[in-house]
Amino acid sequence: MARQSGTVVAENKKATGTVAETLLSREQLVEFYRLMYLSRRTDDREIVLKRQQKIFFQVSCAGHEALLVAAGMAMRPGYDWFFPYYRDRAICLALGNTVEEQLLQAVGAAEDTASGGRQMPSHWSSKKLNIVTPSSSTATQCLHAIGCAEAGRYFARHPEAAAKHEGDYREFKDVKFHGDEVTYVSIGEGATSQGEFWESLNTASNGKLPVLYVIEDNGYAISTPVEANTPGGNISRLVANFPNFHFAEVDGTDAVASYQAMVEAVAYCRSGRGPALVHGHVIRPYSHSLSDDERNYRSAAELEADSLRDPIARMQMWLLREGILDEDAINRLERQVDEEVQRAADRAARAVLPTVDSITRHVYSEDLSPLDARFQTEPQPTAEKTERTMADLINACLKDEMRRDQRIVVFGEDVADATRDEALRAGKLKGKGGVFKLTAGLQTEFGNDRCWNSPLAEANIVGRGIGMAVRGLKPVVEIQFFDYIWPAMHQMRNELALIRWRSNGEFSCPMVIRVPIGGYLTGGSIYHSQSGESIFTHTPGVRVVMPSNALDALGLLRTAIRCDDPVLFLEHKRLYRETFGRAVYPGPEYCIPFGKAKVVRPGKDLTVVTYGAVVPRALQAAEKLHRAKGIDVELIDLRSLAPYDWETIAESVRKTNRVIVAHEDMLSWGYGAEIAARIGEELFHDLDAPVRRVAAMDTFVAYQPLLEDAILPQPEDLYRAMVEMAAF
Ligand SMILES: Cc1ncc(C[n+]2csc(CCOP(=O)(O)OP(=O)(O)O)c2C)c(N)n1
Repeated sequence: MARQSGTVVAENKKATGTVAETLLSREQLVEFYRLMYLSRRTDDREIVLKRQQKIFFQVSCAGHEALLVAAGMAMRPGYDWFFPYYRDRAICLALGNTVEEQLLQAVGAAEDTASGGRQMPSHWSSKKLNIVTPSSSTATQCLHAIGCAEAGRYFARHPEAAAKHEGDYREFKDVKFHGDEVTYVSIGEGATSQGEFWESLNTASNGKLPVLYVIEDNGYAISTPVEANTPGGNISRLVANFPNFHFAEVDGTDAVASYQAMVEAVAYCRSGRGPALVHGHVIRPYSHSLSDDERNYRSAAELEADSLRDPIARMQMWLLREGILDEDAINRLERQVDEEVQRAADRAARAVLPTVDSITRHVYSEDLSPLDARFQTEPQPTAEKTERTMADLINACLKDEMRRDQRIVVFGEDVADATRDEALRAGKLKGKGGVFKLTAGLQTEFGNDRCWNSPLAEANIVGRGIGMAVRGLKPVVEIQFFDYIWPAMHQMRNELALIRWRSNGEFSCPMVIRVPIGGYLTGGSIYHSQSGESIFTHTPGVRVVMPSNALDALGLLRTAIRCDDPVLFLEHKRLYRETFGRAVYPGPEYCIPFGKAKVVRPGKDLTVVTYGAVVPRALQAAEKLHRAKGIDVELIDLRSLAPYDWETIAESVRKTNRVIVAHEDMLSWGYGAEIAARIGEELFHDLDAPVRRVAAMDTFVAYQPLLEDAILPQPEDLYRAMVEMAAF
């Protein structure tokens, strides 16, 4: 059926004089009811299937149908973008998702187009319809919607950036956009307590983004009533002061009122005036999920009052009253829907199930790996012969890549030169360009659309980046200090790492997160010295690299930017301006593939495997040992932590038969534990001594330099371990 947008509403007058018919034709009203009923019957069918143990989870849309069909009919599938949550069966059906597709997900079929059997039912996803794969986490999707809307606007302003390009991620990342597209995001009233919801309102409002928020307020978050989540019990009152928004509060069980509210809200967004928020009051007649029984915490009177507002019954009565359908027609329509659901359930019951060998598909890009040989290049030095610092070469790499690829955007806390840019453009300011100055000059050269300051909110940075990357932009964002990455952890673990795998390869979010990390700062203390890389290497789906010198930093960053996977790029801040490891600029094409270690110092007596700021410390210890005792250490800099270069480690251990794994992070459950365990498992017969680890004490880093020195591994600690290892 034809979809309505705000601009064509008036054309549908078929004059019975009711409000509804000024908005929707009779046929559309019937279709509206059909979709609502289809959604409810699909829920009912899933409940039966769950009781028969043919599916394994059920969460319903019941009670939300009117609000959601209204949203679906007010928007354009495959044109607008959608970030629905698990209650949104009805909008997905209205957009063109089929019952069969939904039930294939419920049984976990191989042909489940949303996830290939990986996600629970009601985790809608359709590339064709621009319905973006969701997680089960409440509210993370709000930030993706913001990034998505920003990407749409960016491509509309810079259409040439959408062009395909051979040789990097752009080859595999098609871009589609429309200047007047709208992004839909929905959320339960309980989940509006999450910070990510508020972080998203911040940017939607500031950026006047065309985002339609739909708050589905059924009064409960599992067993917690609205007043325990929302001060005053009404989210509309709390958000009312955000500038640039269009707000509407509506009875979401009233189909006509909901549709009217949605049409107005969508028209407002589409016109470019800003975001809209529709707060719909709905009911939840089927408990939170099939694992919940609301009679345990809601009174019978409350449930009875809700049941009188059931949107399906209301719409049916309204159609009868208005003479749009008679009883026979309703029975016919309902019988057809029941048959459709039955057919879909029968097909789902016969569906082929996924094979075990599909499990590891789409953890990473299958189109372009950062381990690919194309990233193995030789330096091509230019006329410039000065040796430059790691900080300098990272900055040079960002500039090279931004010149080459218009899809790259850089944002984070304080990364711009000056947000108030008048004096900057007049040449009267030098600009900030990051607290470590790594992004200096990017805003000045590439403009405010490509480099800007984010709000002070790490989830905002990563979550928006994910939404942009889904659309084909390449965000290269900065988290100011590793110590403050934790507010973004939810986005990194449950979203960034999983979008490709959970959508069975349909969606992806290749982006780069640059993070200054580490200690040895003399006074850096607890909150400016943290390591913790193993927390991220323990997350499949994200690549983690950590260079120890300027040349590697440049080469690995270029690969990180050009590849098709999300990359956590860890920059040791103590190494930014060290004399150690400076390098001549190797030209604008220099890349280093991931998963290739570097033998920093060849040796025959014992192997030290390390990375980051321990590399120069281990080198110092190894040279001293050679001078003092003639012991020859082979020093391996892993450079890339996930993936890591097992072959180089194994080859060295087979030669030296002795190995120390060293790192700056705490000893217990650190990165070295995995490497040491694997050496023990696979190279046991090559070892002449137990594998030894050298790492920080199991505490955070203290402020007083005397304590800091004792906590972090020093060259003397490494020296001592080497002596003992050689003597074993
Ligand atoms: C971040 C996070 N915390 C907790 C949960 C567990 N959980 C799932 S749904 C839910 C309640 C959500 O309530 P509301 O937002 O009101 O939506 P409703 O289910 O009522 O539609 C909770 C606590 C989760 N999925 N994600």
